[in-house]
Amino acid sequence: MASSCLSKSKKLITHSLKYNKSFLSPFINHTSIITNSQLNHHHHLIHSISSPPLLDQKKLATSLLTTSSRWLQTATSAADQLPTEDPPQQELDFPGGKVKFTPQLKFISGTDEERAPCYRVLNENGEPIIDIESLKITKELAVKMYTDMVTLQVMDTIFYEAQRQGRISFYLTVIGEEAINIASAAALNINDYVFPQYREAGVLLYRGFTLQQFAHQLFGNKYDYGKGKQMPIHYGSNKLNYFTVASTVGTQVLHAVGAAYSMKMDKQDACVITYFGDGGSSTADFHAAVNFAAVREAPVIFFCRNNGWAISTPVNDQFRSDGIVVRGKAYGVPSIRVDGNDALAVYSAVQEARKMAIEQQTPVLIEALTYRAGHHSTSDDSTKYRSVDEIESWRSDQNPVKRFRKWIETKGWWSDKAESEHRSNIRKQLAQAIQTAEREDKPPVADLFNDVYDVPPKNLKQQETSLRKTIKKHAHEYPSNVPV
Ligand SMILES: Cc1ncc(C[n+]2csc(CCOP(=O)(O)OP(=O)(O)O)c2C)c(N)n1
Ligand SMILES: [Mg+2]
Repeated sequence: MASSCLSKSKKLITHSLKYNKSFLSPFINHTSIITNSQLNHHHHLIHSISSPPLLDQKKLATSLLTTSSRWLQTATSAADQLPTEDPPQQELDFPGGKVKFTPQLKFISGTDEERAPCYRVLNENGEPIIDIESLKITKELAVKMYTDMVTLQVMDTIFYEAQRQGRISFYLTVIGEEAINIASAAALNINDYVFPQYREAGVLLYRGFTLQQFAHQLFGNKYDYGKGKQMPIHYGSNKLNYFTVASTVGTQVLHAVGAAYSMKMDKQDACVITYFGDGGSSTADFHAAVNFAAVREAPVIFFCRNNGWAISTPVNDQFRSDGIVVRGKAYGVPSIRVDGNDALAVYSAVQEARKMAIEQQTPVLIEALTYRAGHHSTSDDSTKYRSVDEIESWRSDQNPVKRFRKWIETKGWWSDKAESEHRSNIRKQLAQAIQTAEREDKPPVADLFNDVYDVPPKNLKQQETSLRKTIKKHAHEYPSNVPV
């Protein structure tokens, strides 16, 4: 026992010589049985070690070892009591807070035993599972939310058909994510800026973008705010504080943080919300954005629509973590997982997140679990990579619109009659909007080259000249509704 203690002692002392005296201090603290004079002697030696320029390190080591072995030999029983257990915890005062030391070689697990829970208010039958009165949902608000969800559904059906008929080149539906769109919009203030991905047309609808404005953008006519420069579904509105859709996946998340930081500097009583899919959360931009927002304490809500798929890539092929919600903690951002097919859960979570973002000047992360119930876009056939049964079960069992309707019907705020009137009214408005948008002229050729540079560069001017020459040469093939 004594010899093992001696070798332990040698090891510690040699270690201390190599590094510094602080490593030896805990050793001394534990040998409380050692007499004071022994300790003083020891301290003296340690003290000398901290003045290396005056002493030969080798001599010092030898002297220390000799002294130590001497008193260890005469205090075998004391040595028996040298620490074999963990020393008491010490803390390292490190930037960000104190860190406790541990002698345990233990890795933090990459997975929790249980997945993060999902906040919900209404069950599948539209029945509240909590006391709903505190949410203070008025009839007016509930009906506006519901009717906008239905409008969004009808809009998706009709524009999707218009693409299939060849009248517009592309379309992308929100089907399955109506609650996320409308309920999150309802919880925001119009002064809050929105940085969307592309599956959030309902947020714009809720803010007051008209069916005609949607149609103008889809047809890329002269009333499209993007002047026909972008593909259909790239909506945007200055007036409604809705930044133009960024379909370059993930980029809007960074833009949102920059905007939120500027709002913070201007001390605005508002926040930013940015939407992105699970695929968006797999981009490098997402990580850079959340980290930057955390460090700068930017008032931004990161709203992730985890709908299970990034085109044909399922979430299992994107990440091994428990979804996106757990990443908030890694970046020091409060986060919550919500049932994205429960309008009241989405509404109350965003309302609370907005309050936190503004009052506490902090980013907040929300992960809404949902399912992309439609194809990715009109360029996709999702039955090639997922089963029809899977799609159907989500469409019927977890339908967010049906669920919310059940609740407002129970409240006596909605009826079959109101439903059919609303649907037919929206269908008529859409038919009209499509006809009007289709008839309008396209933006003039000049618009193709402006808006990006203050002074157009040489190559752009050359391209314009070349295009105009081609148009002249093939005038008979040039469409009559695009002014030259
Ligand atoms: C930077 C970039 N990479 C790839 C694409 C091609 N792309 C378009 S949508 C998409 C999937 C995005 O999935 P997700 O973020 O989950 O949104 P969802 O379509 O499911 O709503 C991909 C990979 C792109 N537009 N931009
Ligand atoms: Mg997705």
